[in-house]
Amino acid sequence: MNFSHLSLSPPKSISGLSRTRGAAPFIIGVTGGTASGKTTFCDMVAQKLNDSCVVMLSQDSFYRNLTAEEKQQAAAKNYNFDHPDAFDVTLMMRCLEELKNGRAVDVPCYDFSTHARDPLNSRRVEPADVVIIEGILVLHMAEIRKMLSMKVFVDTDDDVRLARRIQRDVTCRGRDVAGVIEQYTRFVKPAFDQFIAPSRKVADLIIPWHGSSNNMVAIDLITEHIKTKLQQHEMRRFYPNLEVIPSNFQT
Ligand code: UZR
Ligand code: MG
Repeated sequence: MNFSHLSLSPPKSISGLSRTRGAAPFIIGVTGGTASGKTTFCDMVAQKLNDSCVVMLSQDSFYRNLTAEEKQQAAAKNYNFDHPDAFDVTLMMRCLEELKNGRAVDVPCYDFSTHARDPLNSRRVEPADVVIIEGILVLHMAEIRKMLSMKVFVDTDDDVRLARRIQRDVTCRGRDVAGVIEQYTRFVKPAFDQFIAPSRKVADLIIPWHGSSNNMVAIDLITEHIKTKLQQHEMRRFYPNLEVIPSNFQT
């Protein structure tokens, strides 16, 4: 049945995007190699959507606690933090499920300098209309992939990424240049080739990303798409028998 000839206005309670919609959230997975600009990309999407309806999760929060042996390996720079086994996928899934069902979650706070979760603190994440999860292996993990409404690969030149990674690890994570390069060559680059680069094939969108000029066209297209999807979703909740959303439906 086509209702496109009808002029429907939504119930008063629908007023664009808000945390109170109560429908299942739109979950976006954002991946890309280390230092590709994933966090900047996600921040820009969130800002454009109106931060109040978006929550962000980082895969980095879900690094597993290390065993005594693994701690020694990490101290000797001999532990592979870029491998899927380094993550607590079960906890990550549980958090996403909870948010999907409209419940708040407590996300661990991970400390890169000690390679451990803060045992005393966690971050409370409230349910929202849009959930963004970013991380190097978000699209590699099939269980996570299945939960996503949109899959994005942030594509940045490898040399640019290495340069940024050196700068970031030295400035923010207390590493030295030689150590960063060694870790990059031994673990980061091989993991990129094995796990991350292939996730381009399962992405819905591959976004060319250059540090100097952020891709605003991509940000605009993505945020407009999300708004449309959220409005359609809301429309279906109020008019469950509607098969075609009238093109003149506006919130
Ligand atoms: P992004 N990582 C660390 O360096 N130390 C840790 O304790 C945990 C993670 C690094 C990880 C990966 N690997 O390349 C990077 N190493 O954090 C992922 N080596 O973070 O996506 O922001 O670059
Ligand atoms: Mg990051």
